[in-house]
Amino acid sequence: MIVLEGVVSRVRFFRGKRDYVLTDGKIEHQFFTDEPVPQGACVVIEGEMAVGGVRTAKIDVLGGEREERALAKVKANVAAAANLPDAPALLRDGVVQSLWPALKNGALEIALAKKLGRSVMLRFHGDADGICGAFALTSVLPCKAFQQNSAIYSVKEALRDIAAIGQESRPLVILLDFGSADGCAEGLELLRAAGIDCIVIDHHPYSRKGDARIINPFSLDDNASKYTAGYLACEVAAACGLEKERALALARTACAGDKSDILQSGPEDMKKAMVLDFLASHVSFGNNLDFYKKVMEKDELFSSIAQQADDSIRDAAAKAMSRMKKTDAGPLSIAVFSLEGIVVKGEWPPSSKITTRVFDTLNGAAAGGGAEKPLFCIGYTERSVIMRLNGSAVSLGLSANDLAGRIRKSMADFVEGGGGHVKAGAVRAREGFAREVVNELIRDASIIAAGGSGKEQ
Ligand SMILES: [Mn+2]
Repeated sequence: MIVLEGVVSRVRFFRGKRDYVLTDGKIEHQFFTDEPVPQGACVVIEGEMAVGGVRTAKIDVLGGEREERALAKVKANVAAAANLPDAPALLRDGVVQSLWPALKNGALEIALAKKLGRSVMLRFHGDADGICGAFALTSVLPCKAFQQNSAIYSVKEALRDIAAIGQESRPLVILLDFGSADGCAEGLELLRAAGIDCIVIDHHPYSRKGDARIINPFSLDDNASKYTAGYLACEVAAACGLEKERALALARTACAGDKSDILQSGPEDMKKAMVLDFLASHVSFGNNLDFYKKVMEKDELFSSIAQQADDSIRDAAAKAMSRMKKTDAGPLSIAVFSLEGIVVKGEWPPSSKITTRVFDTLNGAAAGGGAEKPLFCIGYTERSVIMRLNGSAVSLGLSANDLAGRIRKSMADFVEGGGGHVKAGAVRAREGFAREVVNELIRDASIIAAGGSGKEQ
């Protein structure tokens, strides 16, 4: 007589009969029974060893506290067997070290999900950062992966996911590069109510910092968006066994896509990120990863798409420059251009990439003659205002993030939000007010550049 406790991690049909795999997190046993048992069930079986597995005489499906206790044991066994590393593989600065317990726990959840054969749905944001993170996670955990273009996980999307995997084995939803914003709270709550577990890997600002399901560096540092979701996912995947080189390559592309410098991404990473962003802006919602994989693996296709993506940025930048207005404020040169009619929301090329290209062109020309001249570039559409600053402009005391912060305060009724880093940032204006925001930015930047009171208001 043998007694075993664990989770049914696999059900197979063989010659008209079912056979099952039971795992306690450490050891797996095959067993047979005539009773139908769902995958994911937590059970105690009694039976005799026979050829090919345990012939079950009695089977108990556990619930309530007994199930919780049994699951805790399985989890502890998986944790011991998974042999997760004690430190992050790709980067070990203070923020990552502080985030490590959360990352490691995410890795453990993934190891556990794999061991238990959980049904996993991965929703990744449709940009290079989200796609690279999804490449990393899907290489250590089998799951259904779908692209998400909206930044908000809505009630509608939660209901759709509940319908899709709610009835499957111990369902788990992973949201990557979105999902922690306050607007997602209702959607996540619905998942919870439907008994679906959830892991969020994100790097956008959020306020529900006690939520253990969310892995987000903003819980530690208000300026942590450079630890991109794709990078974090690569760190989790590396902890789960993804080769370090592969994880690092994906993380570099992810960071290049989100303009993060934490991993010193090079020109090749930028090019890959551009291709992924270009592809993502051309495919509609619900795309899975296969399409991206194919392009990345075929050199010729990749190169020709890279060329196309780059050409369209160049053309758009040339158009923007033809209508650019330049003003000088003391040592600072301010270049302003409207992107209306050049940018179509959600399509390629995005306003950020065009503004960056104009900025690089002007900055390259300025630097060609010797010392870099302080430059502030502003590109705007009806609702968004994009800022780029060079190093010499920063030396004058300018910061895109600070400028956005000033606008948020001084024009609270005209803007919906804004922020960024020292050299790059954006402000989201209410419909029709972008031009006012631009004028205010020019005024603020001029005062700061002239050595006037930058800070106090
Ligand atoms: Mn991102």
